[in-house]
Amino acid sequence: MSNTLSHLEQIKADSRHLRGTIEEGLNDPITGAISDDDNKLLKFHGSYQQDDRDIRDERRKQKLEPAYSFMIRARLPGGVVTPAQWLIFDDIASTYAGRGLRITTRQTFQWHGVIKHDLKPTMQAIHNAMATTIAACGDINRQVVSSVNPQLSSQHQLVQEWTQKLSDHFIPRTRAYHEIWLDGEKLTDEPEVEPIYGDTYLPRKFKIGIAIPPTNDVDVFAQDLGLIAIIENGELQGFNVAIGGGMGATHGDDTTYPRLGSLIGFVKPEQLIAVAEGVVTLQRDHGNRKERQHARLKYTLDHLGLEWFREQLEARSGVTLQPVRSYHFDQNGDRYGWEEGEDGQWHLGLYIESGRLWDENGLQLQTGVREIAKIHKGEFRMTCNQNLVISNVDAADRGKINELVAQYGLDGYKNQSGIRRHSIACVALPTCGLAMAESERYLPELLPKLETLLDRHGLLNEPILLRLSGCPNGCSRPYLGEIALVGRAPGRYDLRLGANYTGERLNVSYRQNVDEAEILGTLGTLFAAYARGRQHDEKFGDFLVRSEAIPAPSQKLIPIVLAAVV
Ligand code: SRM
Ligand code: SF4
Repeated sequence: MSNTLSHLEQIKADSRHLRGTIEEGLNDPITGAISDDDNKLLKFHGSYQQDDRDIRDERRKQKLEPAYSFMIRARLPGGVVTPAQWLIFDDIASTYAGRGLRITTRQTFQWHGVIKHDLKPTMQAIHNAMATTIAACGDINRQVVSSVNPQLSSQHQLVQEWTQKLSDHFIPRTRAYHEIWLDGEKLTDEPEVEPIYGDTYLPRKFKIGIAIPPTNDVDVFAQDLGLIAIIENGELQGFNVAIGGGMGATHGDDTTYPRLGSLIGFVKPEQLIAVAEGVVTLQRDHGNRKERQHARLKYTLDHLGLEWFREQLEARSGVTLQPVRSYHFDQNGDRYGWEEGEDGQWHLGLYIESGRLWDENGLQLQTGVREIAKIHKGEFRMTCNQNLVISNVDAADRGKINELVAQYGLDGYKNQSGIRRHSIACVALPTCGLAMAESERYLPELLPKLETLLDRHGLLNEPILLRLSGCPNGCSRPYLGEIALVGRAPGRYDLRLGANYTGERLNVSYRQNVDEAEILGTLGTLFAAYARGRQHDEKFGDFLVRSEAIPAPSQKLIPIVLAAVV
């Protein structure tokens, strides 16, 4: 292991709490880019510099600099957006961005293709919508996600409050964001303090998610800090705490791996912030700051030991963790169509392919939701499966919303196949600098081919979790797909199989570096076996494991439970 701090640690330390020379870079008219070091700091402000990879080679040949632009990500705890905010976000997409609005796998928005000159006005427009982008990316606690199960309205409200509290608690205190983007007064000689993060923030990104059983739509075991809300008779009792989940891996490097969070205990609501802060600060102090590929909490735990970590956590937070409370998940997908909440309000779940709301290929999805936002009185909720819920609709307003949903082709969920309704694809090309293969742009090509195969075996309506990622970083949480494709090279993927339907078992690598013909051939054979041999209501992933069609999953593929379940 190297003994020196990674270059990024030095950049953070020297940045004067995330200022660097971002402002100077924005004002440099010679280039559409900012410096590499500032780009690393920019992430903490919720933006990434990218370039259009479709035209990268062409521009190189023409001796032009790459077609630089910026991706901007909002911080919207729990994915809640009011109609007024939606209209502003939509306007930003039309005025400054290139590919509409993109709902992410952490229930927020990304805008792609914002040029340097427009970065500041875009950030200001987001601020005017009473939202922010701070800490949406970077080595810091990110967007806090939570379950969207509108049937349970009161539980939702309770959990949303904790989602917001956690998000607020871990927001950085630096005034750099105000100074750079909002023309805030410049820091004078007064020392600035980051009480939780210190000067170098965290060793790596950190993610928190809250699931409300029986829905695991946030993939709670993929979070650094996953919380399972325990609600009895409408009262929030507290949270089961799972730590050390994470998806990212590197092809060919066994020292990197996806890991499910380990359940270490239960805490009461009033203990949550202390425990969460304990986990974050232990990771701050003990995470690997020398090798970024081993810097996530999952590696800290595997290196220092789960028992050790729990002891330290109890000492630091002053909270004795109780035994894990029993819970049950029945799915990690979304519910579609109208559902009535306990309070008589209605909620409409819509499937949005790869979360992209954009008027293209004859579709008018962006316009459709804009028209809904103009008349909607409740709010919108985005889901971690990249879908959208039109939430809190009065019974009397359902008709108008139905008309708009039908008029703008947002009603696909009514007759879509099971696999389509359970599909997620990460962004990948052309914007993602790390993509090795297509993902979002491949999904519409792949789905009809899979549907033909499934139909042949009478499986068209089977809900099967399909996850596509353009590289092993795993932004679509592919290691939790019953079927997953993980990009290796253009047109080539690793085929992974056998996660379960509730997000509680990782899949295994079944074929490596295969093309579409081999993927379809392999899946065709397995679908046929599934149709013949499945037991009543048995899910595809479970069938593959039980029938030993894939290698038996090891203990490493399910969550470790450190404390007894009661
Ligand atoms: Fe991600 C990096 C997109 C959710 C694991 N992710 C990236 C970048 C920023 C590429 C980069 O570093 O240059 C991608 C930008 C692409 C683009 O053009 O927009 C990117 N990640 C996304 C989004 C937009 C995928 C999507 O299709 O929705 C998701 C935005 C979430 C958000 O709103 O905050 C997104 N990324 C995830 C998730 C899923 C989750 O958090 O539930 C994961 C797996 C969980 C995890 O973190 O372990 C994930 N992204 C990564 C990693 C691997 C981290 C690791 O521990 O190894 C990277 C690469 C990195 O950090 O070095 C990455
Ligand atoms: Fe990019 Fe890889 Fe994430 Fe897909 S999984 S968005 S290709 S980093």
